[in-house]
Amino acid sequence: MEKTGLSSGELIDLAESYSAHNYHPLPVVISKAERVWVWDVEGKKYMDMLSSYSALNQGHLNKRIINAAKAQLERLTLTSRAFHNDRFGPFCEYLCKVAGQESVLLMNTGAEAVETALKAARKWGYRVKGVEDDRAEIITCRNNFHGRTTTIVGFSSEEQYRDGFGPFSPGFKLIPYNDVDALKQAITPNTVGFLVEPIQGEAGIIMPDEGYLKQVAAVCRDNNVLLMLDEIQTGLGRTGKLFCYEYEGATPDVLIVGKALGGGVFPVSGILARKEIMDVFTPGDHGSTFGGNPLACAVGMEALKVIVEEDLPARAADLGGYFTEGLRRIESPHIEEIRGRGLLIGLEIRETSGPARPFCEKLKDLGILAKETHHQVIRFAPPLVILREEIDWALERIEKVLMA
Ligand code: PXG
Repeated sequence: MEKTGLSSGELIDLAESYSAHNYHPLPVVISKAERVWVWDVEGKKYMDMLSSYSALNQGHLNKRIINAAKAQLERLTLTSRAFHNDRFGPFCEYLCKVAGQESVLLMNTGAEAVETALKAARKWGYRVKGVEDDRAEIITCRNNFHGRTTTIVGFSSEEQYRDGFGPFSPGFKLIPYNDVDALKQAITPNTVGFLVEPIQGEAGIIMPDEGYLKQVAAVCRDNNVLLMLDEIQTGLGRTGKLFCYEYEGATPDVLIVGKALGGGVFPVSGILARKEIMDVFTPGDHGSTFGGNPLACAVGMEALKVIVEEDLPARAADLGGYFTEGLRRIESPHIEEIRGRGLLIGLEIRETSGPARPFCEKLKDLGILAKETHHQVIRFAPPLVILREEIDWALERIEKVLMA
């Protein structure tokens, strides 16, 4: 393996000196990984309990995905969409069939896929629903996280995400999450879509009440409003189903996917929808140089096959239950609440015990990489290929940190 010869401290100094300060990472420099484990520059081993915010559901360096990538790297990597490539059609077909949708539009990052959904909803509103030009409204929820573009942060309720980045795009309405009546009241004849996360991940693993998604799906249907589900974080097995909406049979009109679709190798995202919606896009309306490139399609195909063929959703359901039960047995005065679904678990630290960050730092010292979200919550979201005995290993250390 090629090494830089620099220590973790020196590498962090370089990053601090030469890169923008838009993150506050834990002070660990990872240089190698396998499945649920990563190693720092000095050779110390850690368990990855974050999975790059659920982009590594299949585990680090998943052999099948790496082999698919290597094979494709020897053959064809980029064509742009000016020409067809032989990986594109088969991947689109497989993704549609697995997701139960008719058509897909491939992009790269999550935020781009969300932008694509917003454009689809607006154009559908004008061309199909009959909304007057430039009047389309899209409803979103407070405490949402859908990405970092100027349009998306424009409808964030998080002051820091917006501060200094205006002016923002009009046409968005914020309502409280988990409030069906608020949705009913917010809908007007100009409403084209409702964009929502099945579980609010970045907000701190916030779970809506049972029945919420099913009810909002009905409200959207009754009002001819597109239900757009952002399953970028909750999708592809993470919560114990392929998609989190399956728990309530709340099939979306527009399904937004990303993260684990790239198998931890490559950014692959997209939206899926019925043809009636997708067909509002005509050549030149939308696109991306890298969206649907052959390397992304080869990687995405194998990434999705691993999830389906190895039944990772069932693993997440089973091991998520096991992990959560183990966490619940820890009788720590610092725990406010434990919540989640499958292997997307949030452990909220009591305000009186201070923020979650120092707990994450102590976990790191014991060999577990987890990250706080929203000050009080530690997120536990290991790759879905984690073993039961590895969860036991983690629980022992988590207990040590929480009982100190
Ligand atoms: N939707 C959801 C639900 C997400 O969790 C995005 C959209 C945006 O995806 P991209 O690929 O554009 O990041 C996310 C991303 C970060 C960060 O570092 C991002 C996420 C979670 C935590 C940190 O900006 N989720």
